[in-house]
Amino acid sequence: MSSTMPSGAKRLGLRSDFVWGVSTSAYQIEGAAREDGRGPSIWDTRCRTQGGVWNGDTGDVACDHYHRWPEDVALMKDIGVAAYRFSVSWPRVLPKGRGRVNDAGLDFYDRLVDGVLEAGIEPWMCLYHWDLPQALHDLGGWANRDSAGWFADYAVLMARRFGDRVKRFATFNEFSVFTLFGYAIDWAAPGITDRATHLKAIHHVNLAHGAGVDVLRDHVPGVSIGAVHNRQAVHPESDSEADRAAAALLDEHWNRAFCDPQILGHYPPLIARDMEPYIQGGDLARICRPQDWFGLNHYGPIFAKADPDTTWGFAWGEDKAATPHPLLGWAIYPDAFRDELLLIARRYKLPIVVTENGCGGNDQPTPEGRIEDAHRIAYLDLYTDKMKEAAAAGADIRGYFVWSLLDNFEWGSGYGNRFGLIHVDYETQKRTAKASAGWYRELIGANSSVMNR
Ligand code: IFM
Repeated sequence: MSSTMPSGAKRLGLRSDFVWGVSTSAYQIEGAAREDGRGPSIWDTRCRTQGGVWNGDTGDVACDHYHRWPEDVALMKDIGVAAYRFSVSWPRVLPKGRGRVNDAGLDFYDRLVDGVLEAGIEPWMCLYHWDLPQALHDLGGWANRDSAGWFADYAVLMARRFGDRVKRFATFNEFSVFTLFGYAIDWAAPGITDRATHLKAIHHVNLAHGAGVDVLRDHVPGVSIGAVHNRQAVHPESDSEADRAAAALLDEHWNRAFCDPQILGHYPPLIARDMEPYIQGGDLARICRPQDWFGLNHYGPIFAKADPDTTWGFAWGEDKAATPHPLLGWAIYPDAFRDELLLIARRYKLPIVVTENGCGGNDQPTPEGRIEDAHRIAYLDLYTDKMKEAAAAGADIRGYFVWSLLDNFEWGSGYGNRFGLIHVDYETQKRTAKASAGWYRELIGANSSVMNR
């Protein structure tokens, strides 16, 4: 690493039991999409038949983690992480989403969980990271109220099978991304743009979350449960009344449609009336269940503008004041991370785990085979400084997970945007630690256990 790059060996003054980890998700890394009895998910359908993914890429092979997981666990161990957050592919363990169990799928996660534990790393299992079984979508998916029960049954299966070894569970990853992009904007599977379908999906996913919390609490002794929320401040693109109204509505959809009912017991005001037709007696109590931590995925703020041609009258706007980062195309706002952490601490009063933070890019090896991702190191360095500021200002932050361990399938961007600490050559599946992996190893070393006090 060049001497001008920031060193990871800085002290952040965090809790002595602070958890350093990395995150991934099933569809983005596993591959083996048609192997050992896995059923199709809505992302298989999107990639194969709906288009909308860069370069026509698919998750069919991805990082081939299904076969190469021992190497990936060894890479994590080498970085020194204490925790690994991964998701389970629902259609791998229940090919049709309910009914017949696929033992080969469960066996895969047994091997993975045991391998992670043997490496001295704690498994954090996320039950849902966007890959709904296609068979359930064919029954209406999240727009069908029965989906809460389907999810609860799946959670029972996971809790019974893995609850002896896995104690950290997240119900869902990024509720508002997969509902808004999948049911209102058509940036993601299943590619629907309909208000009523979107509203139903929001409510039923909230019900599924509440049911999942109860199941995990009942079946897993000593469990610690959270949910993972994407949270980013929403700013109007201009000062016009229309853009300000668009930003206010997007803020509720993006930042509050799930956190508020799940933790505070009510929908936020601008969307509360829209939700009324779908709420049955007792629903809000079913949704608002006690949780142990708040999972935050944060990258940067959002800019919104009015657009009457969209499902909700808002669209993503431009950040007119910023100079986009030359490598990434978007601007970097570390202060927004600190502010978000403080806002969550005040509003939701739960311990916070940063379950994702990281930076994409087009990282390529030098002729000598090194990957000098200085832009990622600079990003992580700035953001971890802001986490330190938030902790010093009173936010109860318990952990930080980099997105991601590996370069992987970045949804609509296909393999065109690399977020990994580890570079993956998709032709050969060769893994190469980037400079940022070394930086993170140093950071973890300088900020683990008693050294942190
Ligand atoms: O790759 C995604 C991940 O699946 C969810 N959070 C944001 C990441 C980067 O876009």
